[in-house]
Amino acid sequence: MKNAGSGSAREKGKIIKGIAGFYYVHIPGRGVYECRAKGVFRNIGVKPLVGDEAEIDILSEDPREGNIRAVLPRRNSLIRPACANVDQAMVIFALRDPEPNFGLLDRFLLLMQQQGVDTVICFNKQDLVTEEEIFQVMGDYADCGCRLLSVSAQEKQGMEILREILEGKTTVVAGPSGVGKSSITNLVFPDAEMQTGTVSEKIRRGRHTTRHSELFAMNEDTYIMDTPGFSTIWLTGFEKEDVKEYFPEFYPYFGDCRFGGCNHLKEPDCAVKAALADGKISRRRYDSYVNIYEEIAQQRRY
Ligand SMILES: Nc1nc2c(ncn2[C@@H]2O[C@H](COP(=O)(O)OP(=O)(O)OP(=O)(O)O)[C@@H](O)[C@H]2O)c(=O)[nH]1
Ligand SMILES: [Mg+2]
Ligand SMILES: [Zn+2]
Repeated sequence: MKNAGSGSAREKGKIIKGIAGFYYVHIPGRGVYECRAKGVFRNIGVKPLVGDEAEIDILSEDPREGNIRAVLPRRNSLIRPACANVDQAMVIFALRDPEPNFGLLDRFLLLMQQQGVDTVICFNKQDLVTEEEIFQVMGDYADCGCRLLSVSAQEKQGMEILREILEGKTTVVAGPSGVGKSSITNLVFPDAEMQTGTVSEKIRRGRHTTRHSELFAMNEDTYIMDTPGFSTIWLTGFEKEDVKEYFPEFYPYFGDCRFGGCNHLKEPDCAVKAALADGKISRRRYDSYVNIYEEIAQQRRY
């Protein structure tokens, strides 16, 4: 096809990936255009994010190239992982291989709550553990306020319910490296529109580590974003007294402690600790709470 020329059409699309100054914009029914964002962002001070709706001038059809002229107003945006216009996050942890770091999961849940994003927790690799272990972990998270499921990408277990959770939404998939984020992304929607006719590198499978966030269009209104794995989460903008508000399993006991400002640590007659002793609150989650509280208490104040 020949170049569209200077009187080129302006089209609307979604930024699916950004690498080294290039943005890849998917225009439904047409394909993915490699774009620059010349000048315009220096003026308005917005850095485009994966998930942004953008207006582009098409410069060429073969190869597909364009220039981003504007980013449309965002519904929301996340700092970590950096993205815009998501409906929910799905955090994936493996039940084994790698061994789950629950403290990291709990920090991620805080981060998502802080940013106001609904989160689904997906435990993967259930084929590697016993039913008792699955039951234990699901029990620990039963009252954390997130939808919860356990799957195996390898055995293709739980894929139907996963699809149901993702359908019609834009979901950012996050989690440590090696837990199966890419495996699940690839499995859930094997006929992703993005995988055909794309100019970007081929979708990575199996052992290949994801290095860039990328949005895949599953159908017209379903997108899933694969992201690189993380290994640490640095919590900022929290006050230690507020940490308890991020543990929904404590809510039923608020107001029943002897002290109004009880932090449920060493205070006497604490209803949360009584519930913990009765097995009504998970020890793992409570320990995580104490840990995060102490970490924030020790953060330097400037
Ligand atoms: N046993 C088992 N292995 C799995 C399962 N799901 C994925 N794996 C394997 O786990 C490894 C890592 O999977 P990926 O999908 O690349 O993990 P990822 O979360 O995308 O990792 P990064 O891109 O590094 O963040 C691969 O070897 C997969 O084959 C599962 O349900 N069970
Ligand atoms: Mg990956
Ligand atoms: Zn208390």
